[in-house]
Parts: sequence; C-alpha cells; structure tokens
Amino acid sequence: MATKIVFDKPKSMKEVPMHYCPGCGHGVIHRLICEVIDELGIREKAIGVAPVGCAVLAYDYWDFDVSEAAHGRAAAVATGIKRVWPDRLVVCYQGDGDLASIGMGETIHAANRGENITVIFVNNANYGMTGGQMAPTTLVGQKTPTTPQGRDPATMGFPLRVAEMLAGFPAVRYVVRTTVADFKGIIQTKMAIKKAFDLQMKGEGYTFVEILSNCNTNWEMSPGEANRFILETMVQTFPLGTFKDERVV
Ligand SMILES: Cc1ncc(C[n+]2csc(CCOP(=O)(O)OP(=O)(O)O)c2C)c(N)n1
Repeated sequence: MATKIVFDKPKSMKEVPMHYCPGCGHGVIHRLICEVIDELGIREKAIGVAPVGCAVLAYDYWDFDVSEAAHGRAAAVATGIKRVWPDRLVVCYQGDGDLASIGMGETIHAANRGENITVIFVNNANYGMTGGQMAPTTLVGQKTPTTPQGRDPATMGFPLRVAEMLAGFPAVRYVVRTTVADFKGIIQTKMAIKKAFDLQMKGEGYTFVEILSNCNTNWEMSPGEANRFILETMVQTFPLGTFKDERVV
C-alpha cells in the first residue's frame, strides 16, 4: 500500500536545521510564511528582506529570493525592491530592536507612504541576538541586562505599541497583532499572514503583522513558561487583535 503523506515541509522551506534556541517562535513564523507562500502559489514571485537580529540567517531557511538589509533598514530596502518589481510579493521580517529602535524612521515613513509591502514584526520584548537588552517593546518592570531593576518608565519610557501607532496612518491598509504562543495563535497568525500577502498581491497597500513571540533563553524561562508569560502578561501591554482593516486612501 502506498504511503500517504499527511504532513510535510513547505516547498518554500529549505531542508536544513535551524540555529534558533529550542522553543523560540522564529522557526514557527518562518514556516508559516513558507506555508502561505506555497498555498498562494507565489514562490517564484516572493522576495524576503531579512533583518539583523536572531533571524539574520532567514535566507538560509527560505527557499525563495531574499535580500539582507542593514540593521533597521528593511523597509527602505523593501521599498526599493517593490517599486522596481511591483508584481512581486515583498516581505520584511524584523525584530523589535531592528524595527522599533534603529529602524523606526524607515518603519514610520514606509507605512506613512503606504508602500505596498508586508512587514512581519516579531515582538519578543528584547534584543534577542545580542543578549536580551531592553528594546522599545520591553515591558514595564521587565528585567533585562540593561534594566537590571526592571524597566522604569520614568527614565526609560513606556513600551512602544507599534501596531496601534501605525494603524493611525491613513495610507496603512491592514494592521494586526497575533501570537505564536499557542495553537490558536499560530492558526490566527497564519490567517493574518495570508490576508496580508493576499492584500499586497492585490495592490491594496501597506500591511503589518505584529507577532508576539517568546525569547525563552533571555527571559530565563522554559519554553512553556515563556509562552504562558506571553498569554498571561505580555498581552496586557500588547493586546491581540486587528487594529485596522480598511482602505482609506
Ligand atoms: C548598525 C548596527 N547596530 C547594532 C548592531 C548589533 N545588533 C545585532 S542584532 C541586534 C538586536 C536585534 O534585536 P531584535 O531586532 O529585537 O531581534 P531578535 O534578535 O530579538 O530577533 C543588534 C543591536 C548591528 N548589527 N548593526
């Protein structure tokens, strides 16, 4: 009897082991992007823009075209690529240090221009790759190597809610925040990525998918504890949901 394959690796994903810490959300999100690209049948049109951060090697895992961008510059690189090849799917993949700190200028202006790109924003509340330092998204009171007493808003400001901020821009088409901390969240994240890619391929404008993801190593938790921390604590600062889904201009 022939073997029936019921679960397989997406074609857009390479057959190589990933370097991520066990339990990290980056690998799950990489896979969801690949599944959606396969399902939409747009692998030959897809161009990723990889970040600086833990996901710097995304091009080693995705089997479609990928450009690397300098730290924070992904939205500017994606703008150039998309304007030259408007029929392509152009996807930025960025962490919170990359997108909301060094790259905040590029992020805001690409969104405000309504560039027809998709930005996948992986919010793990710290600078994962460099050792877990405070990021703009670090929670109030959260301890990191640079906030050993916990983040104090009096001197360090409050966590930046990027999704809520971009949703206020008229040229932005779709803004959502999901998580990969549980099965429900993973399914909702995939649906959000699919919707964003679909809107981009229809020329609808700028789409933004923020995904709450754990950094269990730097949070000094087990993967299970870290995912529970997202569902019980992180969502209080970063509520899940759709913040914009309409074409204004
Ligand atoms: C111009 C520049 N400044 C600083 C760095 C050092 N650096 C590398 S990764 C990183 C932080 C990445 O954090 P984040 O974007 O949150 O992604 P994560 O690693 O958590 O996925 C920094 C500051 C760099 N590579 N280039």
